[in-house]
Amino acid sequence: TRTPVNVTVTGAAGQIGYALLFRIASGHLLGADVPVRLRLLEIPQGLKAAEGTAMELDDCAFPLLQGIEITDDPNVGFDGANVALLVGARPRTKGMERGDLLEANGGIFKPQGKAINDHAADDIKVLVVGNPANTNALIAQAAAPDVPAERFTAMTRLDHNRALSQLAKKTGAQVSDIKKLTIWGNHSATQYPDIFHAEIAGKNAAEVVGDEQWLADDFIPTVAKRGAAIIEARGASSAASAANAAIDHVHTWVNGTAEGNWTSMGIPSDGSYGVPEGLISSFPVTTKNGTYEIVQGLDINEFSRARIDASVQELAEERDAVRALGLI
Ligand code: NAX
Repeated sequence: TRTPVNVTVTGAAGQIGYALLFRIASGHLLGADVPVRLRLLEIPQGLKAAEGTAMELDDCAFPLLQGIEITDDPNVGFDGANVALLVGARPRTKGMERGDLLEANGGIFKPQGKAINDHAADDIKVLVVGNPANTNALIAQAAAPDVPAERFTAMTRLDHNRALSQLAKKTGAQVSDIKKLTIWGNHSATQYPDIFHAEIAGKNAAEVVGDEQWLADDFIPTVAKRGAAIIEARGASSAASAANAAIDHVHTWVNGTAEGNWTSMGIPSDGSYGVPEGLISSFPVTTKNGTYEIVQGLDINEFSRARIDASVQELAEERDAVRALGLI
């Protein structure tokens, strides 16, 4: 039998945590043959609810779940972690400026990055879900100089999945017929869902759609503002779909992309496509054996260039702001 994988989830008592933990424990994160040990990291106010969730996990009698530990100490929470899902973050509240938001999250992600640096397993893989996800990932990564930078990633898979679904609806295709869609840039309203290289049942998606106006006025804003639309409809932010995307992100990273397809991940830029090196930006990536590579050589048209640049510009501004705050 395989050695259990240690999976740490922060914000475990939150709504994404609640949708996430059961799927990790039932084998959807890593595979149906991979036993897991869960570490739930919460703040003191969240510990009791996390214990309740752990009771329910017990009550599922998941054959793959080999233990649950609950803590409010990052040094304990990340000890020996192979996979870390950083979900808990400080949400923006009324009257909060961007600087305040970044500073509050720096207070979370800097110590967590340090704890990962000091205590996680050598093969640690980190996914940041908590917003602002890209910049929180940058803060954690900067605090973990002994961990290879590429192990710190940010989630744009929910945006990717939202884009797949919107494109399928528009064209009458099945989601499974669509390949090579890309989310570029920041997980924010400036993100750019790109269908110019996407294929629908083997045909170029932009040609199938044949309507640049729909792209600009409908598709892109619908994908980018989907989070707000969910809040409006549900009275709470995306939870099950966000948890599902986190599962997809790590599963793809560990188990590989299919031949002839790719996915979107927020990763430290190596300078590809004019994205300044070091920014954690979303790219088209293929994955294999637990590593990923940026898809190279894509032709970026003017429509795409302007939108990628705008989102990357926002990331650069966020980086400059956290640098000025001494967080990186
Ligand atoms: P909740 O407020 O339901 O849960 C957050 C949990 O994190 C709480 O239980 C809180 O006690 C805990 N927490 C806060 N600080 C912590 C710390 N320092 N260490 C450990 N735990 C801590 O939020 P939820 O709806 O679960 O969303 C979590 C985060 O995901 C938010 O930042 C949200 O903005 C972000 N999202 C990111 C998405 C993405 O695509 N990247 C989409 C969904 C979601 O909006």
